[in-house]
Amino acid sequence: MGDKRSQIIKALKEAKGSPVSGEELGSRLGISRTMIWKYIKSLQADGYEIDSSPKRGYILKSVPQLLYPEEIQMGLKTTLLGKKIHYFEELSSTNSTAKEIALSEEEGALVIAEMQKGGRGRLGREWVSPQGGIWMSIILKPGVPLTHASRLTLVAGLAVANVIRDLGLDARIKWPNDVRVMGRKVCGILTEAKAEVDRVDYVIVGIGINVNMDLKDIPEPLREGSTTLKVELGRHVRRVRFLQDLLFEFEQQYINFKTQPFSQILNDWMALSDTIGREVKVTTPSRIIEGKAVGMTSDGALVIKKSDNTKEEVIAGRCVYEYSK
Ligand code: BT5
Repeated sequence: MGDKRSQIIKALKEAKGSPVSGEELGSRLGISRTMIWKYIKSLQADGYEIDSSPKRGYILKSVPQLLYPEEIQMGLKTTLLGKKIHYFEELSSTNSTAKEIALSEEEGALVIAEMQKGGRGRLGREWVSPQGGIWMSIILKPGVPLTHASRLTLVAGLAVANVIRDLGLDARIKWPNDVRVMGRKVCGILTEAKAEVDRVDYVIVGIGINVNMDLKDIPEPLREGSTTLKVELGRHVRRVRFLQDLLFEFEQQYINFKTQPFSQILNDWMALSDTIGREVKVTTPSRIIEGKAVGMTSDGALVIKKSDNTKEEVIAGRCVYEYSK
């Protein structure tokens, strides 16, 4: 199968934009025109833009997009984010690379990789990052106190949820750092900061989004709780366009973060979150808190009302919804 597919791609590429008939492809590959049509369909599903006209044949218009800086910057509407992009086909972790260069970089620089071999979640957890996703770190220098850095996780979650909603999916935010569709995780955010006594030197906002992957690209134990935009939409997503939209949306939210009271972002975040009002169990390195999530503090801490009616605030932790209660 793979072999025939690549032969078709090769033949279409060699034609340099002029049409190749199904008949010609069929006789070259020794298969029927119907089979060729099936291959073309599957290529189109994988992001190959192929025009077909019954009379003339197939024309290759474009190949699947990689997140090349030139492609992203062409038509990018931001003024801050993405003016500089460090692009890699493969990295261990975009957050780790971003940390190495952050001090000497301008605010708004990005690190992007087509795949990560050592993608990181929180507390040393693994983040699965094969081809087809968006694995990116944004270097920010907001000059805020360290205690406010975690707010940027909420800013990022809101921006991601908004652009996914623009695709027509009901994206929801799960406190503190997941974006989910139909209850399955499609995006994770990892915010890391370096600070002096009272101000951050930089904040790295790492965003991982499952875009054009199939479920088989996610290892079995995680598969049940995960999804991808392609799976949910039933079609391929143009990653370059999606990323441009995300960067623009993030920048708008970031400007709000810097210039407006945080309550505004918090309200928008809460409107899209499915955590508030639920029975939750939050695990932190030192304790487990169970109860009903009743609100958020201005720093993005979750307020949990426990069974003895006392309230507790937790700034970070692993949150599980308790459906049985
Ligand atoms: C996160 O951690 O959700 C933060 C993930 C951040 C990833 C980005 S990619 C670009 C940048 N560079 C990095 O190295 N990281 C950032 P956490 O809340 O700890 O969730 C981790 C858990 O999510 C894992 O333990 C798995 O259960 C699950 N998981 C791992 N990979 C996944 C995937 N691709 N899709 C859905 N769930 C996944």
